[in-house]
Amino acid sequence: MNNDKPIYVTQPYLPPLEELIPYFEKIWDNKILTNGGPFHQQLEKALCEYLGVEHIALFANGTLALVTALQALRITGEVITTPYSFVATAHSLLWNGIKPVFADIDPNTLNLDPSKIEAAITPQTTAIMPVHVYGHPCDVDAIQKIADNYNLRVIYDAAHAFGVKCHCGSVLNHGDLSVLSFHATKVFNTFEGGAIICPDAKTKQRIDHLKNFGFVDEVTVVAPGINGKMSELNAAIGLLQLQHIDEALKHRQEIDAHYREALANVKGIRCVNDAGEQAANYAYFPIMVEDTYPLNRDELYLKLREHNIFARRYFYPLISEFPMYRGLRSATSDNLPIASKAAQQVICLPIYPNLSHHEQQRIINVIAGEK
Ligand code: T4K
Repeated sequence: MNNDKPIYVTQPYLPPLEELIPYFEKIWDNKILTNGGPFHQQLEKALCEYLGVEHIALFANGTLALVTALQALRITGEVITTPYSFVATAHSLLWNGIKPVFADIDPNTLNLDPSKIEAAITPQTTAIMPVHVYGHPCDVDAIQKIADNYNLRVIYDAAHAFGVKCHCGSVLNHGDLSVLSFHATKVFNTFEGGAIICPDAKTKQRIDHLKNFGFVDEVTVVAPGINGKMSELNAAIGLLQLQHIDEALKHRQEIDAHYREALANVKGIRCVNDAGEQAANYAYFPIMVEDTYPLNRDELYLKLREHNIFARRYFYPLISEFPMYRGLRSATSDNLPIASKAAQQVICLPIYPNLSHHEQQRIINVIAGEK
């Protein structure tokens, strides 16, 4: 029986509670709880500035934002996507009656491999849905080139990519739309929440209608919309979180750097690519347990659990292995050899702003075989 304090893969960042009270007082005062109230408007503006994007539409969570993004662009038919993600990516396609077509990933970035996208295109293909997995940017230029050549739309699942930069500014400005998650487990959280980033006011207006049942005014409904709105409580939390985000990211960066240094010489452990200081948000710390390590991935996962360390095997199983996807022609491991191998080797180690040096050392000691 191990009495060490449990360490989970993540722990949400929470600002000091007393700083939240004034926000709550305002809500209690003005009685506006939802439907695009003052905090909602303020958070949209503040996030546009912080992220360096033109337009943002807030949502109750990232999954509803994905479902709505596909509706906003009227996507139908087939969409090429990655099997190496959280299941919500592909579920958003099924919720829209769209057929997911899985293409393999790049062995280094673990993002959708542009060279595999082209071969998956059929006359029914209308869009590509890549994921900036772990917050590492996709090859956005190569993906856009394919989209332009074949007249396809690109919707990025950017659930992990809050604040991530690429060669030309925010990675969220690429593609037709990008979708963020502000779930409790994410770098920036509003407890539950999400958003769509879009390039123009007209698209933002359509998204705003879609997330509010399709209402334009009291008597006009223009689309079969859904209730995807973020509440004032969640928006208030977001406004406060934004004041602390740079500090939180700094702590994550320190933890990331320490893991890389400490694990560099552990034979058989490969830290997944360093996205580079400019780009990264240190959302996850994935390692690959390779054949030269004395334990296989599941043995190491269990050993960590024995030490009360609850790392996670994101993303195992692959989405393509779940029952509602398995029957698809693109879902076979023959079609997805790189993703299948990655799903067998990956473990995401705990990383979050309040992870202490001592706790991190406990994790490193187990992996380095010193415990
Ligand atoms: N696209 C991608 C690529 C995504 O990764 C996600 C979500 C989405 C779309 C959909 O976005 P949302 O609709 O969720 O906004 C978690 C999250 O629930 C999910 O948001 C996330 N991706 C996914 C990668 O991870 P679980 O089932 O692993 O979560 P859970 O509850 O096991 O939490 C993990 C650990 O975090 C716990 O062991 C303890 C800690 N934790 C968790 C929660 C919820 C806390 O300390 N406090 C908490 O409140 O899915």
